[in-house]
Amino acid sequence: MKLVLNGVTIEAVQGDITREAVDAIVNAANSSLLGGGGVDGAIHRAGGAAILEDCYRIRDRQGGCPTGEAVITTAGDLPSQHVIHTVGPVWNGGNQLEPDLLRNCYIHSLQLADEYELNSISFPNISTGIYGYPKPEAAAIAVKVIQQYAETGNGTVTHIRFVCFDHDNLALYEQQLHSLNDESNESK
Ligand code: AR6
Repeated sequence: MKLVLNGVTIEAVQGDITREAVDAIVNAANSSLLGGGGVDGAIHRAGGAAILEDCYRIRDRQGGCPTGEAVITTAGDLPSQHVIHTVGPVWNGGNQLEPDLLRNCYIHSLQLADEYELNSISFPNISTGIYGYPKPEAAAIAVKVIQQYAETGNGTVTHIRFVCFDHDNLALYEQQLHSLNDESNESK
């Protein structure tokens, strides 16, 4: 599923984010920035030591990365140019600011992309694996932030891909993008 909103192409695909040839892929990291399982493990494995070296430099400079914030590194051996590492919230029932923190992950990743004047970015489904965020709520938050980014029209990113690893997430993102498409057609 693919749609164009105010000149920004937004699409949902199923796949492995380490294979994305875009300006930046986003990593669902943890605050230590030292790697882990899930997509974080896959990115560090496929990208090689250069990514971890950059992460150590960031740690020396600012400590780790707080939840909801984002930092940028080289992509090492990956086909993308950069990796934006963001730290999603651990799902703890939903009353511990999880929605705000997850929203911030997408907002701050896009802010970094703008700062670096990037045109294309691929997101994984942040927090919906090991961190246990319910997938439907997470998909709704992600698509809402991207809608607002596109509608505001001040950013450098013109191509946004949601790279879903599992079929459940792909179906949820397709549903969200269909609704967004209908909404934007109705307002034309
Ligand atoms: N490409 C795209 N998506 C992937 C890939 C891949 N190669 N591998 C997994 N996913 P998770 P979290 C999906 O657990 O929930 C790490 O240990 C996965 O199916 O990677 O934010 C970090 O170091 C799920 O939909 O991240 C943290 O400690 C989504 O990516 C912690 O896990 C996110 O799942 C972060 O947990």
